[in-house]
Amino acid sequence: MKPYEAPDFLNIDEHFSSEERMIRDTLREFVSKEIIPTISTHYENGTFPTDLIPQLAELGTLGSTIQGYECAGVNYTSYGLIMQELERGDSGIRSFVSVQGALCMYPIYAFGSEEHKKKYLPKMAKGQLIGCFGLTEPDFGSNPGGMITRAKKDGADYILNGAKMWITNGGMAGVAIVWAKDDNDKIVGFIVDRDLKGFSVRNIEKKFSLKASVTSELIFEDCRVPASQMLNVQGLKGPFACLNNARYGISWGALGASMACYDEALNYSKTRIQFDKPIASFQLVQAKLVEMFTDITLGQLLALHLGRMKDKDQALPAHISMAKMKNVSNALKHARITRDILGASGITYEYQCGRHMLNLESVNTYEGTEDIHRLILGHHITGIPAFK
Ligand code: TGC
Ligand code: FAD
Repeated sequence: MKPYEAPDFLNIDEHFSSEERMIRDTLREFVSKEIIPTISTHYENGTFPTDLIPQLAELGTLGSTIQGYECAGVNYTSYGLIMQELERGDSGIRSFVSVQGALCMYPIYAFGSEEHKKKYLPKMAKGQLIGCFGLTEPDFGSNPGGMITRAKKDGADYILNGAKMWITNGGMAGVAIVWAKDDNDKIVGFIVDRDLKGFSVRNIEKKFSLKASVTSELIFEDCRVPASQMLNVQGLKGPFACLNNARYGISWGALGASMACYDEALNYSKTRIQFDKPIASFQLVQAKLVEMFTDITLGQLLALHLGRMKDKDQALPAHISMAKMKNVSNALKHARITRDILGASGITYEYQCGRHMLNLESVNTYEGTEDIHRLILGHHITGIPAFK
């Protein structure tokens, strides 16, 4: 197979610092050597490559933006580049890292006590403890504010009852960030250790997307959680603060999947002969390649600019929504175009586009569906919320 060549039409590379380039190149090599050769087998078998966890930790990818607590403390642009490279390998690997860092370590860092941070973060940075994030419920996905999971105060504890659905890393997690409503109907969050009585997990096995990722249901039946495990935040802004970071990372990750597909489509079309010519010589095929190439270039500009804004703490949720919505929907389109350019070969595990295509169906749905981000932007520009 021809070595991967990342498209960079506008020489965006020169706008990254030498440290950012070094982080990206290290991850790029890791993905080529350690992920690409085995990921399609994991995908086919529906297994997560747990042997990669120590290496992902060693590379500083877990909770990478957190300062201290044995975390790498890199800037958000570097974090974006890490996500881009990992998702070039597979959305499931990027998901694992997103959830561990942005959705589990970040809330502990932002809303936990000093004791929580010292207890959980170093172990999580080393990959010795895996986390998950329970917001979605069977009946409340796009509308998490309607959640029915309850946290009832009982002396020095809270009693959790309810279920969380479609939870990435659930079956492999030793700790869960769980959002529930308290006695005053306020949304509160807890750090819930997996070994607590009344906390059980069921893996969702039969899925055609994110097969190299663990997706689970978390069930709480009179699960007694010490009040000291409560996070110091109230209302939906708690989970949404975590989602801002994860959605930002996904906007870069999707670019990685797009770039992988484009590279595959370009190489294939230059070598596949039909009607005595490489298919890349046909205008209709070139139009498809140009559409991908142009979208990727625009997506790279958006991601870089957003990264710089995030590093200055200037990225608004609506900015992040635009990047998540557009870069993911484009990536899904690019995976489908690549599948088309590869003809029948595109449906096999020998090529990446089919796997990316099926993964991206989930990525387009989770962390706010494409249409929910469209509505967040609609709210931003008109001032009128159209969710209800
Ligand atoms: P709304 O009334 O708009 O807001 C409620 C409160 O939240 C605040 N807020 C935010 N704060 C920080 N960042 C944001 N992005 C925020 N968005 C809203 C808001 O200011 C308000 O605060 P306060 O103090 O006034 O109470 O909320 P709403 O109930 O009308 O909902 C709006 C809507 C639909 C946009 C929202 O619910 C939404 O984004 N839904 C999508 C749900 C979602 O993204 N779920 C993700 C689950 S986790 C996941 O998918 C992980 S996959 C991981 C992987 O494998 O990679
Ligand atoms: P619904 O909310 O039922 O939406 C169905 C359709 O209706 C969508 O097209 C949606 O856009 C549309 N719709 C809904 N409301 C509106 C509206 N107001 N206006 C217009 N259209 C609307 N959740 C977690 O908490 N933690 C996780 O780790 C996690 N991991 C996931 C992993 C995978 C593989 C998947 C697939 C999901 C994961 N999720 C997780 C859940 C994910 O966040 C939800 O699936 C997502 O928020 C959408 O919710 P839903 O599936 O219930 O769809």
